[in-house]
Amino acid sequence: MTPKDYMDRESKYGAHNYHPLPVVLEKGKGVYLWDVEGKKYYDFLSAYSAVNQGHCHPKIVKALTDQAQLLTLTSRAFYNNVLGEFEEYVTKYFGYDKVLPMNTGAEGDETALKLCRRWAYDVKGIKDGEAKIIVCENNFHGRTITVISMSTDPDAYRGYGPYTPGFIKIPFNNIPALEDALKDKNVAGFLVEPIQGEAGVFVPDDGYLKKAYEFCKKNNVLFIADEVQTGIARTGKMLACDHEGVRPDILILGKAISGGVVPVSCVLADDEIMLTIKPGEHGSTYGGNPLACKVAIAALEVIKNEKLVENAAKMGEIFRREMRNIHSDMIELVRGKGLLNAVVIRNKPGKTAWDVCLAMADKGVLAKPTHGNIIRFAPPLVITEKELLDAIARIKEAFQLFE
Ligand code: IF1
Repeated sequence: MTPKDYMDRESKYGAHNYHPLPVVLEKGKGVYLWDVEGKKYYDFLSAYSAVNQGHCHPKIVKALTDQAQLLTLTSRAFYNNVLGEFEEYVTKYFGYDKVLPMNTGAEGDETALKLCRRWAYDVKGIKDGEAKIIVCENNFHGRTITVISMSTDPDAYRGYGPYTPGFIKIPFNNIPALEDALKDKNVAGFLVEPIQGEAGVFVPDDGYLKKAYEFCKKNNVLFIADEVQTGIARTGKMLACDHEGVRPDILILGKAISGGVVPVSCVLADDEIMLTIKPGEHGSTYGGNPLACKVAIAALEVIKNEKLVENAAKMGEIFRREMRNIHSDMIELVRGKGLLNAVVIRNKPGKTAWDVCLAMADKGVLAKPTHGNIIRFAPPLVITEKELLDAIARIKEAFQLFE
């Protein structure tokens, strides 16, 4: 089969809900991907920051294959010998009383919204059905109907109404707007991405998260951090909130918590919040399954054992420095934190971020544009300086094709 055969087959039998770069991949290892013709690439997307530990990490794959021979799924109708091990490991890893395990990031956000509303009624004393949650414009928290009800991006919400009520949308990185929204006594929570990933890697001003947290506390409102994309060492700290010493009341994790091997998400909170959900009031078939738990433990061990937080911080500095040294009239600016970075492209007539991504793919670097003129660069956190510099040299060559 040719690459076109693979693409045509997907087009014929699969929903057309994506527009992928025309690359057909069949193998991944560390920072590298190979397509069906054997061409080798640097992965600068990491499956949107799910593969922080590198593709097919041997320790994570071993955890998967060992457990797969024993027990993969019991459902929560019964106990098993692995879920508690994961619950103890992850709550001590991040410093919370309890964890509620789910599968996708969107389910993690949905779970956080349910916990926030339940806490509003059972603890804060807001009238049942009246709780409101503040969210930021240009957010991305997933694709379910309630989650897109929080969205301000028509591509995410158009044609999917009616929408879930109870959300107040304010500008990101704007403390006065948050202060004003917090005047509403029915507000129970503030849900925010510490860095807005999908929006184009928008890093807020220094101090924004800390001030937002403090205003939430002053108003008895839960600070809810969606670290699905920014967490697990991606931004050069274990959590992006750690850059400002903020401890979210509810922490949402996904993606790299399982190293891109099986879907795992979870919500962490202390007892006052977590125990508002009683037996039988929330769950999922695969949530916290033994296979996922063993994979997640291994994936989190790799982050610490291989010092990926420190590497992300160090390599991120080098990336931004080197990218800012590329003289191209298509590069408007380079921004990011750790190894979550983006380049804002000054599109030329007929030459857009998409064309740059095609040229980079030809040079052996895979990345994808977001919102038309922004290219996100997020390699696995295991990348070495030598690999990073080689990839940047290829990126530079790609940009020079447009001079
Ligand atoms: C797609 C975007 C990124 C997320 C944050 C929750 C979720 C995501 C901060 C939901 C998921 C993924 C979804 C995927 C592409 C990717 C993405 F472009 F869509 F927005 F990363 F920026 N919170 N992001 O980033 O997690 O349910 O997907 O496990 O939908 O195309 P999920």
